[in-house]
Amino acid sequence: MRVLLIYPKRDPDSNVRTQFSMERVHELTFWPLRGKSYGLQFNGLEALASLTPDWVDLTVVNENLREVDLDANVDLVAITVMVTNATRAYQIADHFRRRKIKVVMGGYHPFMIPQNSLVHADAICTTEAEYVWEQMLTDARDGKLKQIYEQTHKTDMTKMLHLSRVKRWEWLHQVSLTLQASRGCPFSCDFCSIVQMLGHDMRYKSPENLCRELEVIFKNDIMGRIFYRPIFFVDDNIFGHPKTMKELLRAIIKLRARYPHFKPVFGSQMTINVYKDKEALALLEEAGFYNIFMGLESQDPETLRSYNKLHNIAFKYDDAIQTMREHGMEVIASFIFGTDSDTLASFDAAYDFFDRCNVLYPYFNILTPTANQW
Ligand code: B12
Ligand code: SF4
Repeated sequence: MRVLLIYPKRDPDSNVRTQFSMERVHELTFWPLRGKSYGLQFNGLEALASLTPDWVDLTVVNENLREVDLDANVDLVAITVMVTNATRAYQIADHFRRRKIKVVMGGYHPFMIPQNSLVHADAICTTEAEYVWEQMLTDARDGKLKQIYEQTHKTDMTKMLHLSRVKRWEWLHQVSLTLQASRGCPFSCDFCSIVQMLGHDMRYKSPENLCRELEVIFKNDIMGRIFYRPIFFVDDNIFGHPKTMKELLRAIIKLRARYPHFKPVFGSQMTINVYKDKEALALLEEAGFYNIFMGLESQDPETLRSYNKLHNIAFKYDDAIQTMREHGMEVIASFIFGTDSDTLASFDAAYDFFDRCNVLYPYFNILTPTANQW
């Protein structure tokens, strides 16, 4: 069975620019290769590809790197959908369905608003997919697709191994490769959909399995041997269970010692309280972490309270940025604007903070409710 697995680009007719409009910047500045380059490798496609059985002839296309062949001779089209690329995903889906080719979808958008995706797909997955992906493929092959697939249990990450398919040439066009060490987050920020899908329990991969995944990159990636290789752990809060994160970091440090010529630069997302944990900071530094995404959201305790982001209130943002920097890490400091308590002064205060702390990577979001989030 021939399956085309697609990560669609954003709505090509939209003028909204994001970090994914970076191709031009990459071309103009440091990217040494001609042709398209793209920010982060999309981990969802890698995860699905690694779970795909051998009887499937799989083609994976990230549309930001390569055109989707709309005339492709395939038996099934599988699309990963997030809110920002849903319009484009539906265009692609409608096209293939007009050609009488079955289309399945999964990812955060079908999880949040399944009724929306079902208009354009023959079947959708509304949960993590580790335990249903093979079933979907089998049912598609046998002409027995159901409309909705969902896992009754969360994926057991301790047993999970997502071994990347080696794509040396494509990796060169990817500014950052990605892995995932954990799922879940112990906190309950009001605006966040992560815990709705992935839950509060921290589920980590075993150090052995994570290192096996990392080793595939260390062994095969050209970039890390010649220059350096950014690798982003797409975890939502890798510091969610500090003790386990530290075990993983120790394993990574050991693995790195076996590949002295490979230069990884790691990044991930974690909560601000990490800057108070000296042991964690030392391990992150030794393992080679550089860019850390932190949801700071607002400097106003009232706003943080309204977000139920209570764990941010007790900490000093300036000290956090400085302490992380002292350990070789830059913070991607993410703010949200749009609560009722925000005023014009909130923008000035944010600007002052970014300026005062010389934040290299400011990141802004507009608070946007979606279905099931009111
Ligand atoms: C890493 C990341 C980024 C990175 C890189 C994005 C990328 N290209 O990889 C950066 C920081 C750049 C980014 C940017 C943005 N992101 Co982001 N990001 C993530 C994050 C943390 C991890 C994504 C990931 O790789 N997960 C790991 C994989 C394995 O999980 P998965 O994709 O869910 O896939 C599993 C299942 O969903 C399912 N599945 C997925 N696809 C398919 C397809 C089929 C056919 C099937 C059967 C199953 C299936 O199987 C997989 C295995 O279980 C997620 C949160 C999260 N935990 O997923 C947010 C998340 C995807 N991002 C989100 C948002 C909103 C954004 C931004 C709009 C933020 C902004 N304001 O700019 C931008 C938009 C980017 C864009 N392309 O338009 C939202 C999307 C919400 C939604 N409803 O769609 C999320 C869910 C976070 C959140 N809750 O707010 N993001
Ligand atoms: S700390 Fe981050 S991942 Fe956890 S609930 Fe809050 S916003 Fe979501």
